[in-house]
Amino acid sequence: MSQRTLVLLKPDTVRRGLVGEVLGRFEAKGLRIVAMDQRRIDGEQADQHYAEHVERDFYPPLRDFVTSGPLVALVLEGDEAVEVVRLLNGATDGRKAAPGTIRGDFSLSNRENLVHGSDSPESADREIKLWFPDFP
Ligand code: IDP
Repeated sequence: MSQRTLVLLKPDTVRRGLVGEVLGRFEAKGLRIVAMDQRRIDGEQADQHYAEHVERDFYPPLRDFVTSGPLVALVLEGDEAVEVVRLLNGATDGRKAAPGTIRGDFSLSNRENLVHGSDSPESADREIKLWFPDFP
């Protein structure tokens, strides 16, 4: 079943010059880029995106990180896109993510882990509306 999911290439991906590498993996898998925008967000936008995490101990440094520089927001579309993106991204902690995944190949951190992918179709709907309010 074709789905849409919201992906972020976080500021570490942009800073490290890995946008092409990471985007290439999603495209090679067969996912279609249906919206894409590079932007820098403020703390309020970070709080909206990470609403479920704002009370967690790890949130203040995460907020600083995601607002530290430009990121790339994307809507990707394809068969079971939500789950497929999370498999390509790998486990949250880059040190434990399997080799062959984006985090497993390029991250040694559980914060600076390069990518975000919506965790369910419901989250994808909410996040796509938040990041791309004019998207059909
Ligand atoms: P996910 O991005 O793999 O879905 P979540 O648990 O939703 O993981 O956490 C959101 C983001 O918060 C992670 O991608 C990571 O950047 C950061 N994060 C999660 N857990 C920790 C932690 O224990 N320490 C530091 N940062 C964390």
